[in-house]
Amino acid sequence: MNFVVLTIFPEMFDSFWAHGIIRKAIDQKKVSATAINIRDFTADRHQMTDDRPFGGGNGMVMKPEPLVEAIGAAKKNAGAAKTVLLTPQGRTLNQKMARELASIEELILVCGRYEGVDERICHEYIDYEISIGDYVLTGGELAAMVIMEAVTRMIPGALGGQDSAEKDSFSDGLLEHAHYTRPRNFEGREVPEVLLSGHHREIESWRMESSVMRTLLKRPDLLRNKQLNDQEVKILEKWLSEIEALLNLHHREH
Ligand code: 4FV
Repeated sequence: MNFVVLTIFPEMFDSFWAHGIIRKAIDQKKVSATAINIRDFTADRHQMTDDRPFGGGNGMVMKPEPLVEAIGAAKKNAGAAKTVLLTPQGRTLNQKMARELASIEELILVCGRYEGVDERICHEYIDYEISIGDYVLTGGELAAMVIMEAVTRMIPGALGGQDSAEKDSFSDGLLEHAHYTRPRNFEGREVPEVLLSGHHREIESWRMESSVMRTLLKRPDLLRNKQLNDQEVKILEKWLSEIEALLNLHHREH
């Protein structure tokens, strides 16, 4: 995977690429990443990348010409490159989309600033419009970092041996189970006994139940949008009968 970021603040990515999963993936040559300064593709001596909006109004708009030049330069020595505009107008990033993007050879990430980019960029030069969430940032750079992090984790082997993205939240459409580490007793609260038992099958079913129930309580929408497997159905039926028993007891006593 080759990431090319188009931005007027390339220095923002220096420390991002120097740490964590991205750094490891770059060192392992699983990922390469470069930042191109859109200003280097301006024609005027003030290197203007923005201008006043037609029709008036406050704020500025990113000029089309420098962006098109920069996209051209990014595509020059690239194989199959896809361009991504980071914008609140885009489809919201999720794990499935991150997995799809990870199969693309080169991603050119266009970081807007100001009120956004000239609309005529979108039709001709942008393959995907992606949003990281329904809120407005002052620039697309942070969103580009989020995408690079989420996509890199999906590149086979990028996460290293033991931990695989397959066990991630959302990988099976569920939230992850609860995690615990030492000390066994923290502020008077113990770790669930089963996790200390060494019984791997019991631990696995405890974790599956933890995953299903946390998803039901915190993100029921995820359960509604997924094909439940037999184990998940059994867990939900068990809890349903628990709840029914409780309600019957309550109704008998009241
Ligand atoms: C954004 C988002 C975002 C909008 C105007 C950059 C800013 C400025 N990008 N997900 N939410 N972008 O707010 O991706 O150009």
